[in-house]
Amino acid sequence: MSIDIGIIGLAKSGKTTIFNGLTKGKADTTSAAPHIGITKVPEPRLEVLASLLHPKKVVPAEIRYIDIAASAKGLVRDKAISSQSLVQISNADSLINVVRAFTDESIPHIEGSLDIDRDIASTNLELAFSDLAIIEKRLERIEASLKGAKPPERQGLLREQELLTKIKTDLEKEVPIRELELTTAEARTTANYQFLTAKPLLIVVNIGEEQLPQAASLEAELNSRYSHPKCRLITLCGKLEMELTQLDNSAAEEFRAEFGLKEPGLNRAIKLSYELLGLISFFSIASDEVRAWSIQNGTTALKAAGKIHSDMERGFIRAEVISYDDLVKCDSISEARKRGLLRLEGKNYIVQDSDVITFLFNV
Ligand SMILES: Nc1nc2c(ncn2[C@@H]2O[C@H](COP(=O)(O)OP(=O)(O)O)[C@@H](O)[C@H]2O)c(=O)[nH]1
Ligand SMILES: [Mg+2]
Repeated sequence: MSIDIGIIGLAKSGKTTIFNGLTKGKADTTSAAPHIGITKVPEPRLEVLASLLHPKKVVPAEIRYIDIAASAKGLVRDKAISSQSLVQISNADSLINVVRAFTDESIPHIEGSLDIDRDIASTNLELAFSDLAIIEKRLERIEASLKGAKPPERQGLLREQELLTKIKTDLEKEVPIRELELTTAEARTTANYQFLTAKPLLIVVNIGEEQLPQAASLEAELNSRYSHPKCRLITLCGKLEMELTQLDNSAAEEFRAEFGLKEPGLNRAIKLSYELLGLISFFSIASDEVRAWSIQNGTTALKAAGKIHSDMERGFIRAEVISYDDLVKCDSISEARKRGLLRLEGKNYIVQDSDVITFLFNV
């Protein structure tokens, strides 16, 4: 199970270019068809573990990026999110909105001019419209159901009606669902609808190469306005990132240094997406395989086991846990065992970032 991230934005903003940069892909930027690509999550700790434990297989966590096709008219002017694309982004865990900042006279901006704020606002509006349409339809249904509803059912319907009405008011004031403080029960209700404005949002401002010297200051200025709960913004030069993925690592690094870029844009985007989603990594070691997993911060050992296999959750006995740092200090599992650094934890243990875990189970 990978994390799914949907890439949205106006036509010609550089979605497919950024998609290629993120997935080291070679998808055709001239085609409007949706592209799906898998990225291995860069994880230096996994490499260290592999060098200590010499497993036969090393398996990184994965992110699935979905580059959604949008018509050339853009998202706002018509119903450019086709119903098929809508299903794809509704299923995504998180969204990336690509906003054009590069200038190129041979590629006219679909709105006729460059305006980062306008483009961010118009995509946000489109997402809010989609959510409002779902809410309005559901409110009509609730109204109808209330007529013949018996008391227990009635209570549930009234509670949902109240929640959706409140969310609707907020959306109309341009407050996305991701910024609302919902109770666990409310969050569970809204999760069923897969609302688009509830998803964490990373805004990627796609700059041109000549803007690289100003990238950091532009990013800081924009973030001061667009940084909200579950929303961040980065500047990235999509074209350069895409070109660099086609080079071997050392050549790419040399170019990066020349442009004053510390790390691949891909890594920055992934780190931010993880932060926005509240994800942490743990590592499983079993049957000659070391593997990285991404879970929500706060996940129990039982649920973490279930992420690996449903049998592991069903037949969960214990988790044998050591922190990555302790394991690296000991150099081997047997030495860690000798020093008493392996802990046995039960099903309610909250898995910590960097935990190295062997699950004991019985089915
Ligand atoms: N000059 C320049 N062109 C870019 C940049 N990013 C994308 N493009 C070009 O803009 C066009 C549209 O990009 P594409 O990724 O297909 O956009 P999409 O329609 O959002 O998928 C393509 O011709 C890209 O090569 C950039 O940073 N600089
Ligand atoms: Mg495209």
